[in-house]
Amino acid sequence: MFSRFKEKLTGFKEALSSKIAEKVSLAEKIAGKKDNDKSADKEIESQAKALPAADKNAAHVKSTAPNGASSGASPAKPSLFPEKATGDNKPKSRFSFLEKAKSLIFEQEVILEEKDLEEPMWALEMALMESDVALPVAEEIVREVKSDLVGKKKKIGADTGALAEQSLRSALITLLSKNHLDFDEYIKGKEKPVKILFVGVNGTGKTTSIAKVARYLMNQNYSVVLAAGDTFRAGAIEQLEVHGNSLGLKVVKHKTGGDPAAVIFDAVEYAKAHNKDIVLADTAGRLHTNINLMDQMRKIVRVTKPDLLIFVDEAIAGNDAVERARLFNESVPIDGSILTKTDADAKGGSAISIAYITGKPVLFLGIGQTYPDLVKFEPEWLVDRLMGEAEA
Ligand SMILES: Nc1nc2c(ncn2[C@@H]2O[C@H](COP(=O)(O)OP(=O)(O)OP(=O)(O)O)[C@@H](O)[C@H]2O)c(=O)[nH]1
Ligand SMILES: [Mg+2]
Repeated sequence: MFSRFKEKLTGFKEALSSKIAEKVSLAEKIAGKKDNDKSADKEIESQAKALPAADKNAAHVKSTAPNGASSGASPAKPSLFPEKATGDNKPKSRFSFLEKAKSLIFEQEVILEEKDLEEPMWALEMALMESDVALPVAEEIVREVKSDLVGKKKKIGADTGALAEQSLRSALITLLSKNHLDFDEYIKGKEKPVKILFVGVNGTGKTTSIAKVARYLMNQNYSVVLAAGDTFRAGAIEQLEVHGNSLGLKVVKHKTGGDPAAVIFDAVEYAKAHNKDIVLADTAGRLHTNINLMDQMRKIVRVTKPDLLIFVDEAIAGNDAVERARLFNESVPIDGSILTKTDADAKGGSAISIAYITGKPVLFLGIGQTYPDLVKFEPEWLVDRLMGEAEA
């Protein structure tokens, strides 16, 4: 799971580590220079003390150019020590520069500036894009990581890989926590029977996910009815019946070619008459480009008024899954997604992107072909696996 994502991140970690190493060696050089220049510093200091306050800057500027060099003593590149924006263009004295160097070396720290992060951030954006993270999502993550790292004091000798990981981890958690919906709480608080409709393109795992969600709900003592709303594909009704039999559930069905909305309507009536808590309704797989089938889906939704419309797609489809989710959501607003086949997904991009792009939460992840292979979506669970901190 997500092996390529982890692999791609190494470039970002290495770029950040080497930038920090560069800064450390520069800081140490300056520290060495400071010792050689001690006498010059003393002179600067005494001159500064002797002058009235208003002239102090002028004295620094003057005295920092003992060998006739220009008075702008602040080093041209690269600035190790970010100055607070003062709003003026006063040249920085070498005195203050060396004092800063001294304190930074003393504290054994360097501070990361925005320009230090150019390369690492580029590496991060590339890693995310190559992992199929959608562009606006990759840009958002990069923005978050950058704002977390800029101005951060970095202890010399500490583990820079950990710094990179911590920052990315918290950016991912923030992103994935947006639009969160607690499925269990939702079901608990909703008037029964709760009607849940599953839609998506062909073969993504809708019917399997219905069976998994049924078992998940049964484990919480809810009673469940299945609606065989895929009246289109040959064998689809029988497939749902196999699951119904395995789980001991009533499957409400009509004939192949029948009206899916009518099947779902009947299933809801059955649930009401028999005091069942939840109706899980299957639908035929349809391509987002098939106008007739998309129209039919809108009709099913209009007639059956599901409480939750869940879009199901497979994580391995990467950017395609994200794009399909966006188009389904535009056609008829979804309430959330289930991403299946996460167990076979090396990249992780769709799992990261889909909630952000649709503005609707991921509710579950499918992690295999058997009923228990369903994980309620939690940002930490996913990030632990993306970052390699937990096994699948
Ligand atoms: N590895 C893995 N396979 C899965 C997962 N979910 C579903 N599958 C497999 O994906 C295949 C298709 O699953 P279905 O549930 O029939 O998909 P569907 O969306 O209902 O398909 P259509 O009704 O034809 O549109 C089956 O072989 C499932 O076992 C998952 O999380 N992991
Ligand atoms: Mg199906």
